Amino acid sequence: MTQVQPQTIAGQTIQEQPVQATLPKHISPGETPEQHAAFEARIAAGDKIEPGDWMPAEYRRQLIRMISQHAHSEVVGMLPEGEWISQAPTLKRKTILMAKVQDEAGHGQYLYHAAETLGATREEMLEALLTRKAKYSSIFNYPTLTWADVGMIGWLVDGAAIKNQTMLAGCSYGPYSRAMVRICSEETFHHKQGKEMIVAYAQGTPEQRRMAQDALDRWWWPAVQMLGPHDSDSPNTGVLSRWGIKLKSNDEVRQEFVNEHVPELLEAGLTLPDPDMHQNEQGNWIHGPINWDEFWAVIKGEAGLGNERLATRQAAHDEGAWVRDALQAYADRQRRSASEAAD
Ligand code: FAQ
Repeated sequence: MTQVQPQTIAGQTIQEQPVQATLPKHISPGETPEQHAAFEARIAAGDKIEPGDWMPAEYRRQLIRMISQHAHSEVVGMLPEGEWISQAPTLKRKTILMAKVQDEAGHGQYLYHAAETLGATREEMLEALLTRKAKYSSIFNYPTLTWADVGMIGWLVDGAAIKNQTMLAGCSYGPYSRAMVRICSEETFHHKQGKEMIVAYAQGTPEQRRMAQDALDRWWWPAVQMLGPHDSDSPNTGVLSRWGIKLKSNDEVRQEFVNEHVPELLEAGLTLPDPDMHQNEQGNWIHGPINWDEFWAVIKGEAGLGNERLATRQAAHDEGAWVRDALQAYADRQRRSASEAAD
């Protein structure tokens, strides 16, 4: 940090602030504009930033925040669908759902590993989830009331997640970008099975059609919300875009999601629960106002199933303690055997 000599102006001694204090917020103490310029030049050149590379502290902090939130979302996201495994109507639907829920666990694993490459430990991340210091996606605080909800989650929630994650697959951090490529290909199957199920029900018996429409009525707005607040209310987008983590804004991704899904839902014979929905001259489907009060209440646990979801995760964490202990004991024994063999 550069120390500046005090100046005397009009008989008063003015101690100028050190240069560091006038640096923009994304430059942390101890970092220099030159380091940032070199880092940003790498990003502009399309380089991937890898775990051992120099990176701004704020880049690391933002990635840990976002990737761990994403991992928590995958793990909590297993709960609403997992409840239906034992109630699936056919063996085919049951095996598909089991595979999907298992995939979500795998996605959680890849993502926790990606965050670990930045120095976060699994224990810290889980503690942050269970004590509400870290968020997870609002969408998983809604209940799955009927079997059709399983299909609607696949079509809409995986559909929204894919739009967001396809963008993140191009992000500047290597481990996150690579995890996204793999996750997106698996999510594509999830999306297809959800769409296939809902299209079949929308053209099925009156009861199946009613279930499909009811599921759309309940999941449409939460799916539109899950892509994050409007750009004007998104404090993280600026720095995430600057550093090539977010390549599109929340509203841009939301528009892509709406443009793809509205015509398909209408073609399936379903009705959007949005009287304002219309297509403009540019061909974009324009939605009505989003209820952001509900969104924030659901995130804070003041509405929806947030408390229940966290209690379920806490119980699973407690019940899994013996597995973690056993794995640790096994790893310790392997290490001891290896060092004895080396002696
Ligand atoms: N829920 O400044 P921004 C899935 C928070 S995976 C809760 O715009 P950012 C797979 C945000 O964290 C779904 N909180 O934030 C699956 C921030 O709070 P903070 C999850 C939300 O990061 C399918 C504050 O609001 N995907 O579904 C939400 O620039 C089916 C201000 O917001 C990811 O996590 C929300 N919906 O943009 C699994 C993808 N939205 O942290 C099972 C990675 C915003 O400062 C079944 N994440 N917030 O305290 C992202 O792309 C971004 O983090 C956004 C938010 C786009 C979610």
